[in-house]
Amino acid sequence: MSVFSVPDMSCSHCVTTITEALEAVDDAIEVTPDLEKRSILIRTQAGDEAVMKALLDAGYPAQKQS
Ligand SMILES: [Cu+2]
Repeated sequence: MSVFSVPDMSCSHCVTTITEALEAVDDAIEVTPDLEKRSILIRTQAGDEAVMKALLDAGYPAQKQS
């Protein structure tokens, strides 16, 4: 379980885009977005690098928080 900060995630449309991008990496991924904190809690077998690359490719640079 990891938390990523995604500063550009500003509305529910962003959340949809991000969730779809992450599901393309791992279709069993669990994504819990927190719009207020602009962060996402992610549970996946995929590595952090793959997660961050998918977010960046979708237009949302991300940083791992924990
Ligand atoms: Cu948005």
